[in-house]
Amino acid sequence: WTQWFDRDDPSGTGDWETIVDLRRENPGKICRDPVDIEAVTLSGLDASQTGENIYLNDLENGFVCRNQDQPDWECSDYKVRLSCAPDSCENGANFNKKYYSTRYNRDDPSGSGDWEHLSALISENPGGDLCAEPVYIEAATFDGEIPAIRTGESFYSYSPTKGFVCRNSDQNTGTCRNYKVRFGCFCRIRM
Ligand SMILES: [Ca+2]
Ligand SMILES: [Ca+2]
Ligand SMILES: [Ca+2]
Repeated sequence: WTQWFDRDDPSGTGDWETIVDLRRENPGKICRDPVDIEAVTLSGLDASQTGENIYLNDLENGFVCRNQDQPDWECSDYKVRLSCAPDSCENGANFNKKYYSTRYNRDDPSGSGDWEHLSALISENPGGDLCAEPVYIEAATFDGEIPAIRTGESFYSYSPTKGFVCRNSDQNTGTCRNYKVRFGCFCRIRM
């Protein structure tokens, strides 16, 4: 979670704790993709418990309580905080921190096998969260999340810098399972 922010008070049209304003006024303190928002009164009462009609309370806009929506024409004064995904690179200036990419599944075992190689993943996902020189790779079955090393299959490539390839011709069974992969990258390389 971020610190609590209280940028406005209910005077004027209401209490406006909008994400766009919070970002502008607190550069670098709010991650790019928050996953949760919490709004409480300054005394700590959750917004849902105050009985007030809340105009906005979501990850896209932030929190807004408008005085005009209240029977007594006055909102409480709220503060908000945001939760950021773990391993996000946006939480500070530590460029040596590592993050995990999202999981990718670009291929299935039909054809010659399951090809989750890094060069294809990068070229097929421009603007994604992959980096050119990953330091970790993690592969697991697409259904069931079984780690690749525990499936007993032989892999043609299982390398952070090359990616993951399972060839059907290398298996006793004649076919690979379907795998998904994710990579560990240094924040400094992404940014
Ligand atoms: Ca406030
Ligand atoms: Ca295939
Ligand atoms: Ca796959």
